[in-house]
This record gives sequence, structure tokens and C-alpha cells, in this order.
Amino acid sequence: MNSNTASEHSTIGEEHLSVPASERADFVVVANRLPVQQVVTEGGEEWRPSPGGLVTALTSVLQNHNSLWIGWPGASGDGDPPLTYEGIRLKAVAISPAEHDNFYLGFSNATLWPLYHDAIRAPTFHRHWWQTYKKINMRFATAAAESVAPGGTVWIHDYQLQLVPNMLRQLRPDVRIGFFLHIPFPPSELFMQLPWRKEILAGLLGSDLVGFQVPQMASNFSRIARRQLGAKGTDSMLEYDGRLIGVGAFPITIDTAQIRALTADAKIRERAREIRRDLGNPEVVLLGVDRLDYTKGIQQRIRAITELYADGTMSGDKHVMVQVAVPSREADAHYELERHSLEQVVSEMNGDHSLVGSPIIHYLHQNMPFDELLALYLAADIMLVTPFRDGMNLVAKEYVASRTNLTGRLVLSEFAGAAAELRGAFMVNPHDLDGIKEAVCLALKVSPKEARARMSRMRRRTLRHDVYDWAESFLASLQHVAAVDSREQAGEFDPPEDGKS
Ligand code: GDG
Repeated sequence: MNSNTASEHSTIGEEHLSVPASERADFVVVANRLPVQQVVTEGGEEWRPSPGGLVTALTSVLQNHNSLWIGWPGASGDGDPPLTYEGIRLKAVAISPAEHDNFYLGFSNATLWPLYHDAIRAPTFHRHWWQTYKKINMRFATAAAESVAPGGTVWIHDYQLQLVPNMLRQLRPDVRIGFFLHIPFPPSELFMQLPWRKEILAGLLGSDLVGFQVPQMASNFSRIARRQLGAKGTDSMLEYDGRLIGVGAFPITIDTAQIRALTADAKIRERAREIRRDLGNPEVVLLGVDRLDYTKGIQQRIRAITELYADGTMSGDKHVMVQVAVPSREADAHYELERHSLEQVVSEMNGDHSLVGSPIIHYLHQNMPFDELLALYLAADIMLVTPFRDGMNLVAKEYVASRTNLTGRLVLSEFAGAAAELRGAFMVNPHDLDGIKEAVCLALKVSPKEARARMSRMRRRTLRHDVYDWAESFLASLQHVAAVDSREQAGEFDPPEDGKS
């Protein structure tokens, strides 16, 4: 094993496991966050489910098993998280404020996040961040090793925990390990910048199955693993350290049933009409919904829209834009800067083009309930999703799923994972201001017939699978790869040939 991350730790013997065998879980999810978060309400602090399709999907999968979710409970407030959520046991991993600075704000979000998103901001490399990343990954791996039943399954999520698969493999070679990366896996030219690239690769290769959002990212990973660590095999099956590792694309999607139910809700439909009235019943409502993140291309999109107002293509009495920028990672200087410059662009646009009493861009820097988000999707004629790079982008899929009457047009970045599926969108290069303007003009002018055809095409594709299918297909592949590996270990299988895809 080439990693210095877990090799020094030997397998945990049964006698050293602090959790008795009878209490260990058959299926364990390991994610940076628990599925609950502490919120401050009028009655004090309380624990509520974390929003998002991933929690919903995994909850339903976990409920069918004797299961456990391991994660960090978050920094705010006092008190321990509940012991269970929707029948799933929870296990909190403690992270001190200083560790949080180095592990989460530092290595995860100032080294890996920008590096994996095309280095849109220069990644920062600090050895002490890396040391804490290793330490915290080992804490998660140990928590999983102590909690999983013999021969059980552990599913690890995302870039904060890339060393956990191999650390866990060293501690518990008997368990089945899956890993899914929610963000892009970068091409070699970028990944090679990482001083600890071999350790990260070896960390991921501790899995039985490594899943990515799109095939390109799976093949980036397999190629780099072959070149850097001498793994053998194809883009979809590698052999390393005497084991087989499956590699594949598992495009994440949304909870379509939830969106179907919400869009049929009379209250939400009425709220959508009310939003349009509040906006002055313009001819066209444009909408952007993003975490306030420098990868999401929010400023570029607003600059492009501003130019359309400036050249008279759009006007304040007919066209109104709503931009929701959900607060995110506010302790990070890049994010603070991004917020300030975005707010400057927004106020310049409003200053130059608004009419008295009716701004042309309604900017909301706030978290909102999912119902309100859905009402906004229903109220919007044109949805703008223009990230510079995005693993998938669920907002684009949620918009499409909500447009039951086949109206609505989507302007979508070709660099979002979702672009591979949503071919009926008006595609843009988010760096190209003129290109965004052209796409918005096309979306404004498109005939209702063509708009409907485009939307039906996207809806057929989006509604074919839901997030439960996504989880099940990942877990079925994990089972398959583990079975193939067992046959190989028993000498019944020819390992894959080198370098073929
Ligand atoms: C990462 C990857 C990948 C947003 N604002 C509110 C709110 N949301 C919900 C949306 C959507 C989700 O958050 C955002 O998901 P995205 O996919 O758009 O983006 P990231 O947060 O960057 O997610 C991404 C994803 O992981 C999953 O693998 O697609 O590429 O970067 O579901 O609806 N929900 C509520 N209030 C808000 O204000 N309740």
C-alpha cells in the first residue's frame, strides 16, 4: 500500500471493537454531516432534518436495513444530536473548532473544492491542513470500523472523506465499501498539483466501488490511478493491491415524487401566482437559485442580463429577474469576497435599469423553505443555471421536474454534470458573456411549440429515474463488484486487461 494514511494502523480485532456485535449496523452511511441539523427557533434550539434529496433518498434506503449514519453534527449550539432520525441510528463525530478550520474550511473547501472545480480560485496547499484532514478522516474511519457488522456495507460520501475508504479497509477488511463523489473529479493536469495526490488516490482505491456523477470523471480517476499508482485495468474496473475496484458514473437525481406532490399542491400554485403578482406581473420572470458559491457563475449571468437591459433587448416593465443566493461557507474569505462583488453587480444593475418601485433584479441572500423554492420554479419562465463547473446541479433537474404544464425554458451551462442529460436546454459556455446573452435571447424568442418540445424531452429524461433508483443502482453495483472480487480472490476470475475502457 502506497498511502501513509492507514498502513500503520492494523486491522481492528473483534475484542477491540467498543460497540458489541449485536448493536453493530449492517449498513452504514458516512458523510461529513449528519442528516439532522440544529436550528434556532422561537422555542429555543431544535434538531431538524437537513434539507436535500440525498437525506431523503438515503433515509429510505437506510430504513430497510439495520442501519447507522455517521457524521458531524455541526458547530452551532449546545447539546447532542438525537440518537435516531426516522428510525435510523445516528453517530456523531466530534470536530473541534480548530480542527474544523483546518479540515473543513481549509483542506476541504480551500484546497480540494477549488482544485476539483477547475481551479476557478487558486487552491491553497498547507501541510497542517492536510495533517488535520488525515486525522479527521481517521476519526470517521474508526467510527465506521467500530460500528459496522461483520460483512456489512459502508457507503462513504464526498470530497471531505476521500481517505476513509482505505483507512476503513485496513481496519475492517471484511466489509464492503462504496464511495461516491458529489463534486467533479478533475482532469490529470489539475489533480497532479495536489502534493498528496497519491495518498488521495490510494484512499479512494480502498473502496470496492468508486462512483462519480458523469463518465468523464470516472475515466479521469481511472486514468490517473493507472498512471500514478500503477493500478491495472479499464476505466470501469481497476485492479490494485490484489483487489478489484469498480469505477463508474451514477448521475445523482431528485426526489421526483416529492416534487410531483408539491407542484400539485394548490397552496404552492397559488403562492407562485402571488409571487408573479408581487413582481408586478411582468411578461417574463427569470430565475437563478444557487448556493452563493464562486463556482456557480452568478455574477457572469447577471452581467450578461445587465447588458441585455442596456442594449434594450430587455426592459424593466416586461422582464424581471429573481436571484436566490443561499448563504454558504461564510467564514471563507473567497466566499465573503464573492458575496460583496455579487452584491455590487446587483446594485449596479438595479441602479442603472430599475423603475421607481420595481427593481429589475430581486436578490435574496437567504435560506428558504423548499415549498417557497418550488413556488419560485413554478413562477419562473426562464431558469438560469450557469455554473463554471458543477458535479451535477439538482436545481436544473428540480426546475424541469416542476414544469408539469411543459412551459418554462432552461438556460444551462455545458459544464454542469446535468448538461449530459438535459439536452433540451439552451446550452451556454458560462465564461462567454455573448454566448449567455444569445442563449437568453433564444429562450425569450423561442416559439411555445419548440419550448414545449424541449421541455418534454428534458422531462422524459429527468422523470425516468429518481433518487431512490440512484441509491439502489449504486448499491447493486457495489454488491456486484464485491461478488466479482470474491470470485477472483477464489481464483475463478481473470483480472481486467490493462488500459482498456
Ligand atoms: C453538490 C454538488 C451536486 C438550495 N437552496 C435552498 C435549497 N436548495 C437545494 C436545492 C437543491 C440543492 O439544495 C442544491 O443542490 P445543487 O446540486 O444545485 O448544488 P450543491 O449544493 O453545490 O451540491 C452538485 C449535489 O451536491 C448533489 O450530488 O448536484 O453538483 O456541487 O436540491 O433545491 N433547499 C432549501 N432551501 C434553500 O434555500 N430547502
